Amino acid sequence: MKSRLLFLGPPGAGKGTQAHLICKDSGLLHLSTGELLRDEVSAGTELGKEAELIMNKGELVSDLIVLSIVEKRLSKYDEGWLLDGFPRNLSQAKLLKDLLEKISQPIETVLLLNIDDQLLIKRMLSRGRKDDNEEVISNRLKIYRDQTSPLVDYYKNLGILQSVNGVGTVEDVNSRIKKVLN
Ligand code: B4P
Repeated sequence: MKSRLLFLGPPGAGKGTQAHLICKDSGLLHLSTGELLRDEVSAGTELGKEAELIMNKGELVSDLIVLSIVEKRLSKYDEGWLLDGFPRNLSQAKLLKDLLEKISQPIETVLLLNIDDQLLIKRMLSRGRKDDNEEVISNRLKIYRDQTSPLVDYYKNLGILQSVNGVGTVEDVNSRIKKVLN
């Protein structure tokens, strides 16, 4: 199986859910920037206090904060990883490219989870996280369209993008993903 992966898709598409399953089966390092930021918030660190205000509005935390979180973990790990929710804009994608060149670990596959807005909203409202209310969700979807979706073409042009239908049960989506990665 491919061992340097990136999961891309709109908020609520199931990136975290699927990344968790894939990493549990394969032993890859699961690196979710959303989770790592929420850990900083729960621990009450300075970084967490700064990030919480931004996340509660549905906006993106600064590129440098996110990069420093990722860099610390990736440079210590060379047995395969899955990046979930990072990068989220072109500037983060370029910072990541530089970092991966430095440690000679290029991405093998970018997996895009496709799903329509109505279902995303339904999933997020039933999850009920602090940043899952209608106003914040609509801002997160707008930010995805404006800032994150250009990454689809960016990775398509590099020839490493694969799309998977994210509609269906968790198990259905998981078996579609495994087919693509194996
Ligand atoms: P994330 O933690 O990345 O969360 P997400 O995109 O909202 O969700 P994900 O796609 O992982 O969906 P999930 O599996 O949970 O980001 C949160 C915030 O952190 C961002 O808004 C931003 O502020 C900040 N942030 C993170 N990374 C950043 C970065 N790189 N730069 C700047 N800021 C950053 O699934 C959603 C729900 O659907 C769950 O309840 C799940 O149980 C359910 N579900 C999943 N699959 C399903 C299925 N097949 N059927 C039914 N339900 C399903």
